[in-house]
Amino acid sequence: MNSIVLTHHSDYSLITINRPQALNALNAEVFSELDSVFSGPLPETSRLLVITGSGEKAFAAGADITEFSDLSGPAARELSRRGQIIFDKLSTLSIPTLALVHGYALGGGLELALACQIRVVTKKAVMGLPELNLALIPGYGGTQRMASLIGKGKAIYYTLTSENMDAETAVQAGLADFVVEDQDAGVAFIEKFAKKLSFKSAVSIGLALSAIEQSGTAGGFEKESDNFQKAFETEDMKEGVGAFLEKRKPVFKHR
Ligand code: DAK
Repeated sequence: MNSIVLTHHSDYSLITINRPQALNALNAEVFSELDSVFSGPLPETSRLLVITGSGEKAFAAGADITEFSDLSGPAARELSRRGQIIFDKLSTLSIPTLALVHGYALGGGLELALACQIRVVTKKAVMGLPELNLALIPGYGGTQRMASLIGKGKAIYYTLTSENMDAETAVQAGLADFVVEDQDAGVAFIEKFAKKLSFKSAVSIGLALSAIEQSGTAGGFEKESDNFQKAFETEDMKEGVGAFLEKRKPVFKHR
């Protein structure tokens, strides 16, 4: 890997986009390296996948603008679909995904953060979709995910004006979930969260996630019942209930 760095910690894995000289702009290499991480297995001990950007200034300041000026329309469409498919893989992993956003998360960079299930932002975060400044529109899921997170009206306002949100506004609008003081506090948040996940059954985590992922869709309630049945049939469920009745801590085998 050249443009991202993948590290494994005791309860989580961390992807750091590593192009600080270009404010971590997402070029073709970043996309293909992200794709290979999202497609391959992570260590069994990783209960959370975190994405962040290197340096002090940015999570990612957008798609790499230097790469797309010569593209034809059909080639641009193809690239948009490829990006969407890669980000969809991220949003449907069987472990939770979290974007730790400090500094700029703009355009494609924000779309990457939106494809994560949780966004933790530092007080210096700046988030926005500036594509219309380039007479473009968001092409990696931004028109869809932004609206489902903050509602159509606000999504239209922020997309059409290209106005950025600061951390506080983002949390109020529902674009971000938690604000932390700085990157160190973000890492502390992540470590605590991942530790809590490490005490749960990985199977029930995956089943809860895939049901929540369908919230608001026609099949959401049915998915919940399907996954409830699957959870009910696991060894871990027997262990969880048995441990409660025997007044001891459960030991899950993740099956
Ligand atoms: N791409 C490439 N390089 C970038 C970049 C980007 N998105 N953002 C920043 N950089 C580079 C700068 O060019 C500069 O490089 P050097 O001049 O030093 O070589 C370096 O990073 C530092 O940036 P600045 O000097 O500009 O830093 P400042 O602190 O002064 O300003 C800024 C920070 C974030 C306000 C500014 O860098 C900025 O406005 N950046 C661009 C933000 C932006 O418009 N991002 C793109 C949004 S549009 C597509 C699908 C999707 C998309 C496009 C095509 N297809 C399927 C074909 C999506 C597009 C977007 O994301």
